[in-house]
Amino acid sequence: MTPEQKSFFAEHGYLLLNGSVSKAQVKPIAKYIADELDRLQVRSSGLKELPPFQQIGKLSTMIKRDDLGERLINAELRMLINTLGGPRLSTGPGQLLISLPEQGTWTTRGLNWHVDISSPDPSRPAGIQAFILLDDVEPQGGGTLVLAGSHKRSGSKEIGQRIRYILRENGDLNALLRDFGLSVVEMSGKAGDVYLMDMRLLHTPAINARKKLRMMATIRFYPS
Ligand SMILES: O=C(O)CCC(=O)C(=O)O
Repeated sequence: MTPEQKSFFAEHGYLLLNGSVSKAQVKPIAKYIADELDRLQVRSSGLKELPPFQQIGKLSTMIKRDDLGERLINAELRMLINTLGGPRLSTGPGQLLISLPEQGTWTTRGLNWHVDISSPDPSRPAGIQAFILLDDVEPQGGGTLVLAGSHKRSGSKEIGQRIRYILRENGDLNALLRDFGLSVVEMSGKAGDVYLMDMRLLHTPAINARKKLRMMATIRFYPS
């Protein structure tokens, strides 16, 4: 890991690692998902009638694998995760993140912004979450959105609440970004790309406006 990558992660709370996982590692899992969707006849089931984020939740309970960590986190990637999060991170269970195609118009409004865990010590990462692209994810293709820089605000309850209020109530997003020096980053890219995220960062599932399935996997690493 370069000093630039380390300071980028500290500043923005996320880091993109292009092609960190090989195609040979991601392809069989993408195929497994496509086969499972066919086997479960998901495309012709009533799932499409559910709101987009309920579809993602439902699909991750229907299509599971318990070997995502060992299949996707190679030694080099694990070393990078340890460098950012500390040497004694324990690996949580992995989860598949699947979005059906053409869920509607892509937007940054009315989404489900959240942090997964609150940090007992706001000056240190509460854990690192890895998001692995199992197939190419186009812009507006359902890639997770992060509010880059928001981890630095998690220490202030008041600011955190204001940010969440604006996101939830469809306030002036551009003013929010400008006033707090934040930016919305979309996890799009190529199969095998990996985004590492400080788990204090606000993030949300997004709408997949494209014709292609969104296939990602996520694995969390917690300080022990
Ligand atoms: O992209 C998604 O489906 C949302 C991921 C997410 O919010 C999470 O893993 O905590």
